[in-house]
Amino acid sequence: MKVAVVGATGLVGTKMLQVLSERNFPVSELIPVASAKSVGREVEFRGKKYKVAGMEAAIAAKPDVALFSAGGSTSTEWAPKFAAAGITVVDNSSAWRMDPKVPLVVPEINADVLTSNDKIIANPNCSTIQMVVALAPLHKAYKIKRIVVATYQSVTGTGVKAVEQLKGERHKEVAGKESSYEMAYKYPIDLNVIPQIDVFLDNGYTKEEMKMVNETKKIMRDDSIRVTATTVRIPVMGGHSEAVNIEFENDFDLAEVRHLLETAPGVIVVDDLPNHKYPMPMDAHEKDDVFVGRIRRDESQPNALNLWVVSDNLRKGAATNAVQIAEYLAANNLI
Ligand code: 11C
Repeated sequence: MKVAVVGATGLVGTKMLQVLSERNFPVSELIPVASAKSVGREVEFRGKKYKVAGMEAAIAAKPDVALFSAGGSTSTEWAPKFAAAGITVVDNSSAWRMDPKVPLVVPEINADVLTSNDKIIANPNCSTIQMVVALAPLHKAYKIKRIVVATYQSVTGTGVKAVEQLKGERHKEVAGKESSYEMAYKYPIDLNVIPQIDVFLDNGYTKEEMKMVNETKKIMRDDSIRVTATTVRIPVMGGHSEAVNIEFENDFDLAEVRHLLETAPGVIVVDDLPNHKYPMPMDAHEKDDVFVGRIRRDESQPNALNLWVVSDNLRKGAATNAVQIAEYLAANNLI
């Protein structure tokens, strides 16, 4: 299959190349694409060097599928042009996610919505993906009424500039030496916690928080699920963590909840209190799974449960989920 990776030099694009290679996706030809300033640069894939192409050249090369991770405005402008040329776009930005004509897909949950007519397919936000992978099997069993979630998000969700800010601040703290870096955030992130991810909206929530609210309903195909979120940036690189409180319509048995999670696709339960085992971003880093632990009844409310959910946001939260969508399309002859 001819595969274009749009945004191939960014954090997610680089991870897409890595995941395509690791999962042995059948790439017959790779077309790495990036903004004009990166055209001509080289990226490595399966031991071979490829020159980065521009958008027009990528369309002319007629890839079967294009994995986009180049930001919302690039996707808004270019995804329709790729689609019009018959190229299936899997888009990692937020540009198309809530468009009623565009499927928003987490393959473990709703890949069945995909058809060969879908030329733009949206990859959800990372913090939404890991939460719904854990919650979908529980929704099926007990019907979720309400979710209250607080996130602890890695700086890799912001991109290279934020990683450099954290490293620069850490270097200064540990080695006492100044290094040059730009501020990705309004405030220091090392030794700090920032309760703002993305811009504030009129309702006082951030855009990241509202993504969790709206995308969850669309992926789970249930607008009745009530969701409220507080999304927070922390000085971590390995992945995002989430404290999730769920109230169900029906009561549950805790042993059955554990069994449902242990057998859910894409989920690994790490919950061994006597041995102090629970999911942590340093263990989730570079893994494709969603890790769930601290599984316990919320004793303050009937039919309510608390979970701790961790995943590598660049992998299952972005690159891996996009590649899994492409794998599903290929396996079902939808491209
Ligand atoms: C973060 N969740 O951690 C964001 C990054 O809509 O795909 C991904 C934003 C998105 O900052």
